[in-house]
Amino acid sequence: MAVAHTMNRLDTLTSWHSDWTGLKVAVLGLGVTGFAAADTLAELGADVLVVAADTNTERAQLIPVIGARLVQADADEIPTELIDLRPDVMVVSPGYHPDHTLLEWAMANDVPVWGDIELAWRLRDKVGAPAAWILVTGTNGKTTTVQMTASILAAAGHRVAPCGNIGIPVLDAIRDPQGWDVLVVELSSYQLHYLPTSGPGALVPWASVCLNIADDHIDWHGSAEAYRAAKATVYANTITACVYNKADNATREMVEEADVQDGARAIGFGLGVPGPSDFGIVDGILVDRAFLPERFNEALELTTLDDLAAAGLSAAHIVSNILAASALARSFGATPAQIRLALDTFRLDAHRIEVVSVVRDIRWIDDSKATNPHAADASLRAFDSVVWLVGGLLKGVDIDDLVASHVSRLRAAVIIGVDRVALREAFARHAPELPVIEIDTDVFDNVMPAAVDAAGSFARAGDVVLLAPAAASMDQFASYGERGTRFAQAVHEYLARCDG
Ligand code: UMA
Repeated sequence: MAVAHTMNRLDTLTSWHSDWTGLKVAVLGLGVTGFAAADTLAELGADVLVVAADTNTERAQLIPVIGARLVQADADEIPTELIDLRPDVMVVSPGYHPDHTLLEWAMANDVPVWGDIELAWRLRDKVGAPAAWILVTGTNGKTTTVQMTASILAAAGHRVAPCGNIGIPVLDAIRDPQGWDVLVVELSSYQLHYLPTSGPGALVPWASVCLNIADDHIDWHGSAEAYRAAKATVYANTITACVYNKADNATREMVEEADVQDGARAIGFGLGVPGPSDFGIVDGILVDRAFLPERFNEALELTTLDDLAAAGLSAAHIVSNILAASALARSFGATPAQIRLALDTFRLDAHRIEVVSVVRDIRWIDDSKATNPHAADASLRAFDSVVWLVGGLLKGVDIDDLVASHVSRLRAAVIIGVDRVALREAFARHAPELPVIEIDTDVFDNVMPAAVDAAGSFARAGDVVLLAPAAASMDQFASYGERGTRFAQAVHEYLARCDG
């Protein structure tokens, strides 16, 4: 009986204005998500207990101030405070693995588990009429596509917030007092894993896209299939447009299998000539053949590859992101002129095929954001002759195909990071003649200077020295950002030494 009663109450909690008072909530984690969840729920009058491994942080000090409680718990223990609380629901931060002891405890005790995205969806009507949600996932290009979509919608005069995995919790966006017309939400596979596709907590997005799918985060999800299944849920219940990648059949299949609203359309994007209902390229012109009545005979011009090249946006994977963002924005009424306006001033974030320096016809390029083989593949394809800085944490993903398919464009390879055996073997198998240097240092500060020195000794005029590691950075750096910054510093120091 107790469980049925609790379930009924949770079913009614679908609005900021529902009665959340006294609801007993355990919040797992105290990063940006956990803090936003605890702060929100405390404001709503819920009884909030935050459970976190690290309680010696600035956020931890704020927990009593916001009216919540905090308990420290290591990975393998269930704190007494949690057992005593007998929570009605647990709100989990995305980084928690589903097999975590605390989540297993929740399951064993019939405590429903929500992610922060579900909680934000239930609370989306805090400020006026709820905003439309546009969802973006995929293995690579999520953040760039979210930023582009938001820029276009802003150029169209909408109040728009990019949020989610991009680094701004959706709970922060929905509590912003100014209110929004539309949220462009980046969703990671972790966040999607914790989202229901039906019932009161299920999202009903205006439009949605899975940009591409390749192996990543296999160690977290347990298998490629589980990772793909999580990504596929992005399309569930979509109202107007399910945008998919014509070059990636898996994304089309996800749309075909998705349970969407009546009238939702499948909209493809790709670098080739588009069919009706697609976005694509004709003679160097990016066009929309989806959102116009005469789509069987005509197309709307969005921009040209020449204009994109002038703005540094012409790499193939960036053009794909632009087509996807245009499709999402067109579904919300943005015009081709507004798309052009936004793209004219759009700049990619740091560490995304960012040119660090060009000296003696050698380009030094920081694509530290290439944290998996799929992203590194797109990066390598953009250049003909490359000295490649590669390696880090491979996250259980196979690197062999990536190495095999780019051997012909490599001048040399420089291996960094801890997961080096698979790389070493792949080079030995597919490129036994290729110079391959391993940077072997226990002093992490020295990794990039040593790697850049090695790369510089191989680079010739016309080459690109490319940091596109195909791996996560946390073995040797705080983040991909720090890895890229250290690369850039090392490049500048190296070039100064060469000049001196
Ligand atoms: N924690 C544990 N045990 C665990 C996992 C986490 O104690 O097993 C604790 C940590 O000690 C810390 C807190 O939980 O106190 C951190 O929670 P978290 O890892 O979920 O991170 P948040 O700070 O809440 O940030 C999360 C996303 N992080 C992850 O998914 C790992 C951020 O994405 C996201 O920007 C933010 O929510 C807002 O939505 C980052 C990311 O790396 C950028 N995402 C991955 C990616 O893009 O590949 C998925």
